[in-house]
Parts: sequence; structure tokens; C-alpha cells
Amino acid sequence: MQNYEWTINGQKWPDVTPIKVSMGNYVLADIVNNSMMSHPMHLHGYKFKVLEINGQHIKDGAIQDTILVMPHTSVKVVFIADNPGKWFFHCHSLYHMHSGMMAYIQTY
Ligand SMILES: [Cu+2]
Repeated sequence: MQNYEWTINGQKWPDVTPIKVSMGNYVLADIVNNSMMSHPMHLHGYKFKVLEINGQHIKDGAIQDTILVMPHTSVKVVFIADNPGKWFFHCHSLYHMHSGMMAYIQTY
């Protein structure tokens, strides 16, 4: 069996670089899942709007704080950085999170 190490932007918790966003700006995020497993990605402190899934525009995308990113799928979301602080962004599969799939956004 292969041992999995789950990462965000190639980094494994707790050795992560904060994802810095400027207060008041729109933040467009590409969430790309190159693995063969699904990842329910959860953002604290914000709600985002889903814009695209695999390049297909989503009309009236839902406003949510979690999105299930299927294997070999990319998702574009947007939110407004209007909540100062440090906010976790992580996979909600506890196994994945505990093996490193956690980062944080820092709004300044
Ligand atoms: Cu996961």
C-alpha cells in the first residue's frame, strides 16, 4: 500500500505558508484536485460563490463554505475578503486533514 500525504499548494500542515489576501478585495481561488479521491474542501470565516467546475461556468452558483471537489476536477470560487484574521482552509475528510491537508488564509 502506498502511504498518502495530503497537501494544499504542495504544503503539509503545520509547515504551511499563509495564503495572504487583502482586506476588501475579491479573492478568486482555483481548487484543483489532481488525485483519485474526493475532497470536501471547507473554508472558515467566509462563504464563497462557485463560479466554475472543470471550466464550465455555473450560473447562479451556490453560496457555501464547503465544496466537494471530485477526483481530477477543478473548481473556481470567489469571495470577498471582508473578515480580518486567520481562517482555516482544509479538507473535511478527517483522515486527509490529519495527514496534512490543511492551510490557512490570512486577511490583512
Ligand atoms: Cu480530502
